[in-house]
Amino acid sequence: MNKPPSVPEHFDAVVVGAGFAGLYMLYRLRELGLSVRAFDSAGDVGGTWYWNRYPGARCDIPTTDYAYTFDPDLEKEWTWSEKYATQPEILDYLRLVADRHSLRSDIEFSAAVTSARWDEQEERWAITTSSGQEIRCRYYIMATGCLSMPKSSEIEGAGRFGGQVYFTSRWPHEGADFTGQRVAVIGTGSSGIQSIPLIARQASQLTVFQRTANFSIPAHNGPPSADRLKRLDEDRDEYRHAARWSRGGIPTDLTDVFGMTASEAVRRERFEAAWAQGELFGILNVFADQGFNPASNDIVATMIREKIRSTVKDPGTAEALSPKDHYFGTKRPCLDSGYFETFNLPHVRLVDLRTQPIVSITEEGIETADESFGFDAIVYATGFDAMTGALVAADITGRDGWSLKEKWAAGPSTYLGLMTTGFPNLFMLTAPGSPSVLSNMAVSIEQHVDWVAGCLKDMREAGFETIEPTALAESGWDQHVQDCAAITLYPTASSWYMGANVPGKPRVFLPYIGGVDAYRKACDDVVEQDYLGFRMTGPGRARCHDGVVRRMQPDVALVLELLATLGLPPMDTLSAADARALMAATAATRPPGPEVGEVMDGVIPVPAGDLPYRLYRPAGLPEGPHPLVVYFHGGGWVLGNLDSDDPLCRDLCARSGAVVVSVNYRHAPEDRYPAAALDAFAAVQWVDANAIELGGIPGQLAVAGWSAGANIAAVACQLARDAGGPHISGQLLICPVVDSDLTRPSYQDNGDGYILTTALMRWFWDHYADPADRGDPLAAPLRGNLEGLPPTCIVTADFDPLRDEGVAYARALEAAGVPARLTRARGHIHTSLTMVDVVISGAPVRAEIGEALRTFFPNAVPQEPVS
Ligand code: NA7
Repeated sequence: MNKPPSVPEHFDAVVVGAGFAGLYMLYRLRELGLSVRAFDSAGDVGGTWYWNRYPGARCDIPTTDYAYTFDPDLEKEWTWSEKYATQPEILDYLRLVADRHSLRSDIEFSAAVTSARWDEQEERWAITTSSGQEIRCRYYIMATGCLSMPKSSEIEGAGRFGGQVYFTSRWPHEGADFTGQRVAVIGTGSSGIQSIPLIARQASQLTVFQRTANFSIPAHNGPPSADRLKRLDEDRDEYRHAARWSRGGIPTDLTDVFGMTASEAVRRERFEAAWAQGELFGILNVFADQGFNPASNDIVATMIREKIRSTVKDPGTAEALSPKDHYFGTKRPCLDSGYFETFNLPHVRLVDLRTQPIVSITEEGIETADESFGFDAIVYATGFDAMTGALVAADITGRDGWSLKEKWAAGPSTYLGLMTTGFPNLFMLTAPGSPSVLSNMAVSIEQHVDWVAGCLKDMREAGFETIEPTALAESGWDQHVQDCAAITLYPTASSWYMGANVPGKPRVFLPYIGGVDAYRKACDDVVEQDYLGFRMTGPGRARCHDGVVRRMQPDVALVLELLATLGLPPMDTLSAADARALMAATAATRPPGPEVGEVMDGVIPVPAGDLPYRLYRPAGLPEGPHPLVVYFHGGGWVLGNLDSDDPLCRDLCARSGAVVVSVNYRHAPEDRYPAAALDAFAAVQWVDANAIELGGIPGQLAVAGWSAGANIAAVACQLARDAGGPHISGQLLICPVVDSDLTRPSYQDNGDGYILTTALMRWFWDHYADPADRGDPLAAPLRGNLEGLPPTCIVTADFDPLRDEGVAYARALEAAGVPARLTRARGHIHTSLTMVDVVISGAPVRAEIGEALRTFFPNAVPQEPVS
């Protein structure tokens, strides 16, 4: 007899997971008056704190900050007993929260959602559970955690072992007693490092199998930090606000001390203070540049290695425990209580898997390339399929039968780390693309839950029932997430942040590293712009304000933010002399740019007088001769000199392998149009005539410039063609001024707020040329004859008022039969590429420029370009 079809139950929302995120989500959805059912495969609330019960399990965020803030009475009533609470205490806290708000009545424990399918007709999720229930819900919310899917054991023979097997991520509730046992621990991440000292207290022999030595600092656990408690007591709201708008979700005074420029005494003092404080965000904030400057990072890493050597008595063991294969912080550092000291105990031994890898697990123990070990128990502390594991393992099918697993086969893609295209009404809390694991989870979870609850409320009020990100918004966010990571050292490590710990997992940087504050701002901006990048539908209505919420390179945005705080007067309100002084003062504070082989100054005799030049010769062998590049600095024909573009000239020289001759020229208003252009042409003639003396290869000469310097470079090329020489192999025009028409769209789009403004451009023109002259090709080369010009590389920046004229010049050159390469500096402003070592995201574009210069000189002896 056929079983009667079960009648599905209907809920407004289903939440998967009853940990920190799931509990608060449930609370907020109920508050909105929605019907909700939550599921968790665990026997009770707690999420990660339900499962990770291994000895020594603690949070690595100070407990003063690792707490909910939505319930002010709870905040007052609950006090943590330690600076870093143990797993049982955190679990008690979450149980209390569940009790206080009677959350358990809506949670089904020991029950998992086995599949979820979007029903296009009904516009609802069809859910089935492990207990055979059928459910329909409007909203499906995954609160499954970032570190909840244990990594499967890929070690050969794992099932063969005859003794006790433990996983730190699935520790037995009754605990484990290792008294008198020979124990192996595999893995030295946070779980291994926390549990090893406690397992060593019981075991008769403990052998630790380490694949990667990990950075760890002492937690100095004890009572909660007096400083933090004081600040909380003084003004709890202010403290919580500061946390929400901080980089990592904990109020932290970010340093402006750069490791590379700090004195040895300051370096030591800052490091020791962070070491004594015992907080992860403290040791990650010793220097402002340690996250992206390898040399600065190495200062911190070296000091930690010194600490390890001074703690561990056996020099071989100390060496093996000292991390050397990744930059500090790029794999999650650990907080420990006596971890390194444990290796001084006579019954504890470290096996370095880099020198003797595991061959297989055997019935009796573990066999490495060199030895056979017998054990009574093996503890796997081998980590998780982080961030994506739990999401792709859940059988989720969106529009058109497409599963999340299929969509994310090459790596996750999300909008704001909250939703993904093709999966309407599916919210993911702290998913890839959100700060999550790089932040204080408690703060990030509350922000995500509040955002989702706010969104559902707004939708209901406006009569919408479905929401889904657009493809444009999602790809823009994915790009932004990767842009933020790319300027740091993080992607260089084989970490679980990169998916590198799971064999076969795509290597993509998973979390958002731009900061909790920047992320919150992006989420708020999306809402303020009518849910930018989301499509909402409801009965008889639809709304979509499509777009990308963050298009600017993150370091450019930081530079602009910093400039805004300085309150500098707009340049176009200054006299030429004051504007020059301001530019010189700015130039004095920036990093110098890369080393080159030689820098020397000289003068070029031209009819109008002597023009100063600075020559940059490439480092290394062969010593020359090299191709020559004559370079003209920017500054609107009014500002700039040999110093102003010095870092860029070094960079061009180092990347192209050419001798760069940077020429100063006469400036306006003292010498107006066409003085600068005529100087440029005269300088090109002189460099060509003196190529051999300058160390150049005769006939291999290119012309380059930035901004107004690119204007006179372009004019010089036209004059050279008309004069029948010198022969120019190529022209490199970086964000060039090629026309005097200030009405192109880029002047509207980018005319204000990105350093070069429309007003400043007008000020430059007014200083340089009379309106009657501005249409002359000597001022506006776009209006000249472009036939027969040398191969050209033009760089335009997205947020540059000059963007469109650069594009127009490239198109016009092509139309005239000139090979023209257009390089787009994505997310950059007019000045980005000159900010060498400040705007790190400009490096790939400068690499392209170096490459373009090399192609101008196909016969030159190749040299290694700098990376
Ligand atoms: P982690 O930090 O991923 O650590 C796992 C450790 O296990 C790490 O040392 C791994 O080495 C090691 N590992 C993983 N697979 C193997 C194999 N096959 N053989 C040998 N060693 C292996 O996980 P945790 O549970 O310790 O911590 C997770 C997070 O929880 C932590 O960062 C905190 O945020 C809290 P590897 O480094 O991959 O070479």
